[in-house]
Amino acid sequence: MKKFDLSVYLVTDRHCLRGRDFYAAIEEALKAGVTLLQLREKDASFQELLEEGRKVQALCRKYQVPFLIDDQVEVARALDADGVHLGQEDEAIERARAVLDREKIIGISAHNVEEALEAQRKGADYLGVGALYPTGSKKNASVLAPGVFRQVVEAVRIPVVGIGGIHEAQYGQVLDQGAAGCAMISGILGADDITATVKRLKVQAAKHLQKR
Ligand code: 3NM
Repeated sequence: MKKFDLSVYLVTDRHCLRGRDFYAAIEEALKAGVTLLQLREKDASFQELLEEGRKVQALCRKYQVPFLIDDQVEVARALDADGVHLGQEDEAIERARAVLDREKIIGISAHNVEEALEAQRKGADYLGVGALYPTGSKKNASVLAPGVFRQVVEAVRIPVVGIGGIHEAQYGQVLDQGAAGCAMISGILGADDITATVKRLKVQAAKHLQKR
């Protein structure tokens, strides 16, 4: 089994920074204890992603946090990132495995038990399941029906993270539904005080995950 900690999972988005510097905000979050980072920049070109990715990867290495890339398997390979996070496109996992070394982490977005089981069968290392709450960070994200998240957690053996509209106030209840962690954009990058927020999330993680 690959070892990685999904508990406080930062997804980046330069549109959610509330005027902060992108790299400074990311470094602040990493320093405060984020456990995994996904570079997600939907409107960046390949070249921009490579350049940005190099800088974010250097920060992740400094704090020894795994560095994943959203969607762009070729960028992940070029940077030797620790893995990728992929959607529900056809053959997504097969294509990623063909390009990336075996030890790389592959996360898949799933929205129901069927998608979750299929991703597990194909070798996903973890699942991102959402949206759990309304979110302004992703266009067209639809909120899952009540109970679906728990059904997915109970159906699979691989770890599941909740995503979508999760802030400090929702974090503990998502963990209590069996999540290995929560993936957040605005809950971290848009927080009034990134350091204090991440530290409080870590305290909640220790408390809620220890109960298992
Ligand atoms: N994926 P925030 S929701 C990237 O439902 C993403 O699959 C989602 O941003 C999904 O933490 C989402 O600010 C946006 O709500 C998460």
